[in-house]
Amino acid sequence: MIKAVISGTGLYTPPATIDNDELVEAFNRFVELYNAEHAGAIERGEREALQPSSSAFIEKASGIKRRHVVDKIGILDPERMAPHLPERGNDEPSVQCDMAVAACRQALERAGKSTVDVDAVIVACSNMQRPYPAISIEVQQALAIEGFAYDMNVACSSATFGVQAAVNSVENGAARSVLVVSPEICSGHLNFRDRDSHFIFGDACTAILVEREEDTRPGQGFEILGTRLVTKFSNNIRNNFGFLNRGDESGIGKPDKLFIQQGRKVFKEVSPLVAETILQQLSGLSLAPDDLRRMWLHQANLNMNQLISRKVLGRDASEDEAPVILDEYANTSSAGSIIAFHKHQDDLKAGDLGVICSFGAGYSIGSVVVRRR
Ligand code: CO8
Repeated sequence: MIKAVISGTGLYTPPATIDNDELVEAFNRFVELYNAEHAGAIERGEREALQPSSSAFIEKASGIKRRHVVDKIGILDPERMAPHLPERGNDEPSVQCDMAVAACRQALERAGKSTVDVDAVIVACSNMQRPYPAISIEVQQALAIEGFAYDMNVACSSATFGVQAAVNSVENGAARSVLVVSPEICSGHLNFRDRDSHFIFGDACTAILVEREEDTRPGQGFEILGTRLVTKFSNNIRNNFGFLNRGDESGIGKPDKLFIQQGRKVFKEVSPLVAETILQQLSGLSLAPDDLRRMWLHQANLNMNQLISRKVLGRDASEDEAPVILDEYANTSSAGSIIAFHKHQDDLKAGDLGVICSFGAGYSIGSVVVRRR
């Protein structure tokens, strides 16, 4: 029987960063301009004055200190508040393709493999910059990979659901190895004019190489002991952007065509679901929570991760047990748990167990239990 393993991971981090103070300064300047422009209507009670944001609130409520972004200038311009990404010609690689290629090359290098060893590419992320041709097929061409490629989207759980799809392809013999790559440009769909969410996201791209165990060196990478996928419909995280938008002009440009959420409700509803999913999965694998050496959790909110790990372990987890990358990257959607996994795996010893667990819009939860080889 063929067994799939994770043999390498890669990360592309956009060089530009925005810290909370810079972001809040731009937001508050936008608020001043808005309130001045609508002073009359605000005075007559026809409009609500906008309230300023605060760095102290952001760090306390979320644990985020800064974020990496593909374009800083456009986001911080109070007249624009969106990344500035000039359109590229059809003969140039897309922005997501560039990020994906960088992350894939690093995953291959760490696995000691080259592109001829790969049979498939899955681009798994929250937002594709176009519907077709698939970004994954563009990546496949850029890396000169034979075989097949496809895009998939399960919001924050795209990468873990992608790992499950890669494991299926490897174990049923459809591919010797599969690259799962998550080029997340969350700043493209974040409403930087919304005080409740303007600080939440950042941009990054991760890649994971899933290979046949027989093609890897002994002791290399991670065994995949099991995957568990859960979805449950919720309107609490939503984005109504889509190809049918032009069918009703009245909706174009409305806030629901960008990311919107009921953050408090998400926190309350998702945290217990995630803990329950991990506990059920461990029990199904005849493992106990104390067997876990590390939890690489989705990086949306520090308080949420502390609550989830407390529910799983029955005590507070140390930073070593549940590492945090949120302070540096903010929420990078599906890339978050994989960034944590990528940056915090080298110290594990053979036999150490861990769980990679993502959660987010849908709702969707993807949990992958791994053992260091
Ligand atoms: N500055 C100052 N004060 C603020 C700000 C601000 N920026 N924002 C809100 N406040 C105020 C509020 O007005 C409120 O005031 P009052 O008490 O007077 O009413 C107070 O602060 C508290 O507000 P909240 O209740 O909203 O604050 P929370 O403590 O709940 O924190 C969070 C807000 C940080 C959003 C938190 O609820 C959270 O992180 N929840 C979890 C959310 C989550 O995990 N979401 C996952 C979504 S990600 C995902 O699924 C991927 C989707 C695809 C990505 C697409 C890319 C864009």
